[in-house]
Amino acid sequence: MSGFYEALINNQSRFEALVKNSSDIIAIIDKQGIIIYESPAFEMILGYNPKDVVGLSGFSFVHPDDLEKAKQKFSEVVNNPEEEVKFELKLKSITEEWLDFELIASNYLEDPNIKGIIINYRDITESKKIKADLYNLAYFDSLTQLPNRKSFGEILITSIEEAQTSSQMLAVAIFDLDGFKFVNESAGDEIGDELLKKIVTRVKATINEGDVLARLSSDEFAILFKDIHNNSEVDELAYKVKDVFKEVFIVEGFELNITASIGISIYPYSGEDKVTLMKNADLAVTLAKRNGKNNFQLYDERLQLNSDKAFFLRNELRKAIINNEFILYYQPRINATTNEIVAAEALIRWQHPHLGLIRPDEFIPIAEETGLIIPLGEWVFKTVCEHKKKWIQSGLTPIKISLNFSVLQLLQKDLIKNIKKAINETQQDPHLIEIEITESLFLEENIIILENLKTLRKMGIHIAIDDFGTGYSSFSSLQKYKVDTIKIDRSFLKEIPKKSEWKEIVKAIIMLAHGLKMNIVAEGVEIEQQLKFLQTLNCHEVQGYYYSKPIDIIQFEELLHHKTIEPKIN
Ligand code: G
Ligand code: G
Ligand code: MN
Repeated sequence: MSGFYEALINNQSRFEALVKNSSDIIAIIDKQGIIIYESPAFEMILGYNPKDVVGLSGFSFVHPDDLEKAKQKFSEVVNNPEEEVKFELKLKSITEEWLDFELIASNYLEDPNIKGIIINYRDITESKKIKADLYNLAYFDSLTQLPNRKSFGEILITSIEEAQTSSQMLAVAIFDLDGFKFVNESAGDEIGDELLKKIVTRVKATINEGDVLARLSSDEFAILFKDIHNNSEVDELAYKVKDVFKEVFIVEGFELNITASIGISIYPYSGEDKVTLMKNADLAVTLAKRNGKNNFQLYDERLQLNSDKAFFLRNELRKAIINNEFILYYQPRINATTNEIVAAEALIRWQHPHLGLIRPDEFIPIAEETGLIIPLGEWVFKTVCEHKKKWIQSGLTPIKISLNFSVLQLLQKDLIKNIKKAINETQQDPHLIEIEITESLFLEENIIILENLKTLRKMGIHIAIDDFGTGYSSFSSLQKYKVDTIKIDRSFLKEIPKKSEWKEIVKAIIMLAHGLKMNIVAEGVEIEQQLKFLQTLNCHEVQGYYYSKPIDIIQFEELLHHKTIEPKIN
């Protein structure tokens, strides 16, 4: 046999093996849609024997709702031999389940070896489900099924726009339960949860259909009252909410007396935008609490004056940058099977001369609001580089350091220039630097951000999505932006091992990361059971108090010398 034929046969069997082992289904159909061939994966995924379906119409498997789309896409393929057509469909399995597929169809009608349309399709049922779960998680509270803070904010924004055009008033009432913590501590979390549900049922019954009730945090709720005409109406509504708590709640034999402190802001008098209205309603709650709880308080401008801690911190923050009052803490990221320190997250702290150590949650938002985050971010990056250089010089094995970036930093035009400078001056290996960004950022398809991320990756710097699962990022964006690492938000771990549905979610996220070949880090690991659970899922990298809190550089250097950490026994 000539070499030519040998090569052909080799190729042919190679091709067959490929088709046979592919988890994608490959089909050939004629231009009427009749099935000529289905690859073995067809049976694995949909259950039918490929031989039995030859001669049937491919359309007979398509969900009725998708039929029109399927026909239209199909005729596009038939009429445009050059184009690959991509679309999604539901197809019926042999057990009569509807599965979701992503299809790519190409026209090979003119190819004498094929004479058909080749369709390559892939089962995406599971990833669609995860996507929907994540969406619900991002917008709804799982206990009460109420909208959460994020979705309340979005509803408020739309309602403000509507009120603006129709010259209406709105009222935002925030109510915080008095002593809810005590219920949890004395009667247990489950009773606490039931109580919350009962409160929600009662409150729902007192508000109008168009009004919105949301859960902002564990014992803090908000109501958006629409269609308000004057202040006395607001008073009336506030009394109604307060009266919800007049009668005792009975939960599994416990008689629970609970009250709420209510704060109200009114559009347009107390504020004309979401942030101001929420902030002012919150401020009114604080005052209601201070006034002895179980009452309500309307926002009044005078409240602002003495309780604005942010105003004070804003001024202090400016001075702090000049006076160099910041320090970096490090929290190790550990290989859960070997206890080796594989990386660490740098976390900023503010050492105020009189107020003591201030946590970033208190000052980062202010730094962002005032633009001070830019010099602050530069300081963090430079300091991390200097620390790393020092560690290498003292003979320590270099590890990856991750640092948090705010959106504003990524919006800077000369970000790359500054980073390059810091890297060059300290001779860093860019592969050992990772930038953590939050999910929300991906929703903003901002060209500067995209370019900056792309350049950073080209330089070899890694990108991590921080607090994954708390925002809503689509799966395609995970791939589009070429993220290296996913950090599962610590709120997910908190419920483990108590709540089994949270286990499923964590499992799904880890599988997703594995599938996309991304590095995955579980944050907030506090107890052994959580670590064990993660180990069973092959989540190798963890971060949390179980191993170590964020620590100062002296303690951290000591850890680096040891290279491993023993988890705390609890
Ligand atoms: O360490 P701690 O839990 O207090 O951090 C609280 C929050 O502050 C975290 O969400 C963290 O991402 C953020 N944070 C810590 N250090 C920095 C920093 O250097 N820059 C930015 N933008 N955020 C930081
Ligand atoms: O949002 P970000 O992931 O950057 O937040 C990191 C912060 O999480 C750190 O500042 C740290 O204080 C906090 N943190 C880290 N591990 C744990 C943990 O095990 N439990 C709790 N409650 N917080 C943690
Ligand atoms: Mn982080």
